[in-house]
This record gives sequence, structure tokens and C-alpha cells, in this order.
Amino acid sequence: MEEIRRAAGAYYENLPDEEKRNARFSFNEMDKNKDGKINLDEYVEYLKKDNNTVLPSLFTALDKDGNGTLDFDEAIVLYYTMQSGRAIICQSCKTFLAGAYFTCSQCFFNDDDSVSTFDVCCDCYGGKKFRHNDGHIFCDNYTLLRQSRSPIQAAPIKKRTKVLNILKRGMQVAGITSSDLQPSNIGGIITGDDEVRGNGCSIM
Ligand SMILES: [Ca+2]
Ligand SMILES: [Ca+2]
Ligand SMILES: [Zn+2]
Ligand SMILES: [Zn+2]
Repeated sequence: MEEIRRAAGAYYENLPDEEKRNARFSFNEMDKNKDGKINLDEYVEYLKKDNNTVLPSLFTALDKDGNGTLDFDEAIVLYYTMQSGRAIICQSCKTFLAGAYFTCSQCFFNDDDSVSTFDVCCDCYGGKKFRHNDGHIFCDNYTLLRQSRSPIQAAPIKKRTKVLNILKRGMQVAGITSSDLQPSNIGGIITGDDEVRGNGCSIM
């Protein structure tokens, strides 16, 4: 959890002022009774409102000093996980994946939006305490991010938008914000709709 806290702090420091105000605004919105901190009820109510997955285990993990409420600095981590798509839980034991974890590369690189990623914590993966499709290959989130780099370089220009989207998801897996990742910022990438299949993670 410490690592993701540090990432969230660094993320927040680099936000434009307007987004820092948004973060503060979300915090105030969550703080229904206006006592300057978020209790579990406020947390649950806020997340339910937007149909987010409510993870009580995440609340506990966010509460660094264990006093049962989240102050603004603690809540920044929640803001970060939501903004970055980093609120990921183990599909097997349902704990919040704060650090390194394993994800199925076939499911991850599947460009059908109805297929969700399949993520498991190191304990469940190492102990083989999960069920998933036969033949699907897992890799850890850091490897996946590195693997996302080769398809984008190898793809013909017209396929690159698809690859770019895959790369964005890879960045989310690693907990990196991808707001700067626009086609115009990535040298010469233009739109197209051809299918690109990711593959890799052969080191597993
Ligand atoms: Ca409150
Ligand atoms: Ca606290
Ligand atoms: Zn697990
Ligand atoms: Zn899979």
C-alpha cells in the first residue's frame, strides 16, 4: 500500500490546479456531515452513487493511521485509484491489489470491451488459488506494461490507435495516469480500426 500511496502523492503534486480543485471538490462532496473527514458510511454512499464497486477492504487500506476515517491526504489515494483505473481487486480473494499482481494477458489484450481483465494477487497466483480459462497466460503488471511497448512500435500506422488503447490500459495497470497519452502526443500515430492482438508475456 505504501507504494501506491507514494504514487498517489506524486500524481496529485503534478495535477494542474483545476484538477487539484476537483479532488478537493470530490472530497467535500463525499464528506456529507462536513466534519472534514470521510467515514465508512460516507465512503460507501459516495461510491454507490456513481455505481462504482464498493470495496470495504480498500477503505481499510486507505485509512493509513487506522482511526476509522479518511483525511484529505488519505482520500487522495482513493481519488488516484479512481482516476487512474487503479481500483483493481483480486478476482479470487477480493482484496485490493495495492502492489504487484498478475493479470491474464489474453483477457487484457482482448479488444472486445465485454471481456474484462482477470487480475489475481501474488498469493492467489502463486498458490494457484484461482480458476481461469485453460491456456491463458498470466504476467505481472510491470511486465505487461513493458510488453505493451513492442506492439505499438511494431504496428503499421493504421493499426496504432488500437495499440494505443491497449497501451493506455497497460499504463492503468501500472497505476500511471494516461491523460497525456493522446495520439497527437505520440509521434506520428494516426487513427485506424484494424485489429491488433497483443501477445507476449512469454517469460511466464
Ligand atoms: Ca465526514
Ligand atoms: Ca485516517
Ligand atoms: Zn487473491
Ligand atoms: Zn484470460
